[in-house]
Amino acid sequence: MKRIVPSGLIVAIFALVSASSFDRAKVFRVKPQNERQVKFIKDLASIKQLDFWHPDSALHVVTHMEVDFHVSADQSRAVQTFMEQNRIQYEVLLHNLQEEIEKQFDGKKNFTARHCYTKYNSWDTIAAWTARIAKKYPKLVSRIEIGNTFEQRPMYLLQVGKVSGRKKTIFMDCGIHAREWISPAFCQWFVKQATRTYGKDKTMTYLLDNLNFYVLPVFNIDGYVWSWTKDRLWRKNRSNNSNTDCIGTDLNRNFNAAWGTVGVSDDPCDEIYCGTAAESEKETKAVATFIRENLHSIKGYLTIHSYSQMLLFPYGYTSRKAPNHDELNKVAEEAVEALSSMYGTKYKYGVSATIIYPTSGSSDDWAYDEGIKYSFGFELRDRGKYGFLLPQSKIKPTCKETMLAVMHIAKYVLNHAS
Ligand code: DDK
Ligand code: ZN
Repeated sequence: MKRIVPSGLIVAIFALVSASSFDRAKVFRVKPQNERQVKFIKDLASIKQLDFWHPDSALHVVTHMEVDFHVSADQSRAVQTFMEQNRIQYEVLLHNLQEEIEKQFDGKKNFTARHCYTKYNSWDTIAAWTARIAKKYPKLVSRIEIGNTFEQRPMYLLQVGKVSGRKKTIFMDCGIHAREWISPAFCQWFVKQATRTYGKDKTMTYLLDNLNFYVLPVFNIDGYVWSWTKDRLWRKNRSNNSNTDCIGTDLNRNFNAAWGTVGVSDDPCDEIYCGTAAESEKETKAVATFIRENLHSIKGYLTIHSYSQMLLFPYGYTSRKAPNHDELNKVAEEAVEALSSMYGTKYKYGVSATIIYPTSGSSDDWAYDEGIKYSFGFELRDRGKYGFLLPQSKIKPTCKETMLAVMHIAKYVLNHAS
């Protein structure tokens, strides 16, 4: 009897075989104790292909910072020897990246198109889910197409909230960076919680009766698809760059906020390449245009990343304090308190330029300067044990605790934003 191989499985097997393998590639953690060691890491990065996980590039390595970087199998031995010869203390966070990539699915990669909130879903599954949830909850959810990606994929935005009159809104985006899979998982979880607890949970009902949320489940769709099919550790979008084979722009360096100044690279081959101009990328342009057209109602902006467990607020591109710095600091403090009340997860909070590293062209600074006075960036779990490869078993606890912080900020925006 001829056995029918489900098409999804063929796609999945093809993705598996054609995806670049990270077999025996490693992730190291070093904590430079002095300038000599900082210089060593920067020199190492200039001679060896180091994929920085945290911070985002050699540029931002400073003393006493936990620095995580991925090294391919053929380079890891040499890198280890170099560090030993230079008495650089290091820890191997992940011994075999390919194994961790597969383990991330706890052995249950969701090849089927069935959407699941406690699994990582492919873009096709997420796209179908956006249509289904809007159809299932027409009074609470509507789907808007705000533009297309470089590879012509439609960018779906979900408007969540009881439909009525002029309401304040909060814009929340996930998946600006392709490899940060826990981020899109959170946006989906948020919409699930909103639709399932409306009318049951007092806070959620109060929020959705008085606020709307614009939720962008996956901002950088092309990059996300590439991280599922070709390169699990892809970060940027997938646009072509002239005069080079290097692909992609870092969408969180492409916004019009002191664009092209601090914390970026003008080399298209770098992970923090800022593009040819502010909003040069279709994805950035689509989001910026939508927010500009709805500035009258958008009072809060949330952007979700991973990893390192931080809650950040402006500015990243200057050490100048934001006019309502003290208020942002108080809200952030209360939000991380709410978050850690569930499992005790520790979060740092503060000005992004100091808490994480200086950046320009980032979405949260841009939104703030557009007049959205409550603009925050989340770096979700974890702090490097798995990094971008957070296992599916961590989706539920990560999303549940993050809901508490987001709900706290939303309540504050509703009660204080003018
Ligand atoms: O884009 C980055 O490198 C991280 C997320 Se992975 C955020 C940096 C801070 C942006 C604050 N303006
Ligand atoms: Zn990110």
